[in-house]
Amino acid sequence: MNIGIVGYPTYGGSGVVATELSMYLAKQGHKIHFISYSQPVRLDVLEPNIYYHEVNVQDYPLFEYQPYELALSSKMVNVTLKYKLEVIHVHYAIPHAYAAYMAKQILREKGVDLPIVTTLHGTDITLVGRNPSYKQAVNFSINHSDVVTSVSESLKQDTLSFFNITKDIQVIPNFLDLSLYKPDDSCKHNFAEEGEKIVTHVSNFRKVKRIPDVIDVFFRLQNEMPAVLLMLGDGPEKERARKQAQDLGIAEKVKFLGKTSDVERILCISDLFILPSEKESFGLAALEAMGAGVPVISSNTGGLGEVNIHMKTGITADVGDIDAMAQGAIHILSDPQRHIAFAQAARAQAERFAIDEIMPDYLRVYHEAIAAS
Ligand code: GMT
Repeated sequence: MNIGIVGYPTYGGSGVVATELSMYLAKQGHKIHFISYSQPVRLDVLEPNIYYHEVNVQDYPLFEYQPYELALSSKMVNVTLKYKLEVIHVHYAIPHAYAAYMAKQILREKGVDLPIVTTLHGTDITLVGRNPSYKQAVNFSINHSDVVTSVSESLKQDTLSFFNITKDIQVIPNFLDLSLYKPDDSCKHNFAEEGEKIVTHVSNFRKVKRIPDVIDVFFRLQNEMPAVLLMLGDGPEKERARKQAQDLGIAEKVKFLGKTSDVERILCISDLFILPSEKESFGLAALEAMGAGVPVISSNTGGLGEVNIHMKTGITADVGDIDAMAQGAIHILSDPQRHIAFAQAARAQAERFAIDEIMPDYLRVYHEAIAAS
């Protein structure tokens, strides 16, 4: 098929899902046209069947806000006409689903049909989309997509309760390429002394991730056993976290590694992963940790409970319940046999989300969109 994929070029989350999906489908022989404002790092444009189309927004002094949706719609129209796209799959409703609807109308006037698949990822619904400034347009563009998917049952229910949805929403969970997670301890000594546990957190360091809770949970854990905390990623809360670690006297044990392309390798040397988010429609970072056989301490918000199974693959606790999270971390790490059992269960759970298992669902919805359009 000739498939258009629209996504954000972000380090994690929806951007990674859109990119990994593109790479996988291209390997299967589909021609993938990835449309975004910047090239995602993980998108390998040297691979056969991957084509990248950059959206350029013309800067003009009259505009306080540049009209990205307009440029994106025009790009979708041009790419569809030139490369005969059979379907376009937009990741994150804002503004992608809205821009896709406009592109569809423009193409209709030219006698061309563009079936739209919209995948809802989380903050497009739970934080941004329900804001009164966007709500009407988000609601409209969800209802006017040919097929709508959501990455968890929890996000589906949130979407149904926040909006007036007339469309069926199909749950297609996020996925991961398990072949990327290979046991390899060789870089362990770069980060930890012999006998120290390695605890990891990966995120975009936004408020919603509750970074102070990560540090607080780790603080309590390292009071009980030797441990280091690896903080991967970057974002607005990072400096505050650094200061918190200094104030608690654990600065040397908390290592900020920034946006690294070695996430999988670092997960493979980790003993525990912490994700105490305020909201999380799915928690792809937790799934990636589990793919590396790492038990997860997380909040039980949103779709996290669909990924991290309490007392099996890790511990889930109420948002902000640092005591329960710290107790959970100590419980798992204080007994090597117990740790192995949790690690094995985490890996087994991740296998349910293997890319080969999930991908047929996306191909099926592409055909459904074509039939419905
Ligand atoms: O977590 C973020 O802040 C990024 C956000 C995104 O849209 O990229 O992630 C959302 O989509 C991911 C992929 O489907 C999910 O795994 C995350 O749980 C979800 N984030 C939130 O719901 C906060």
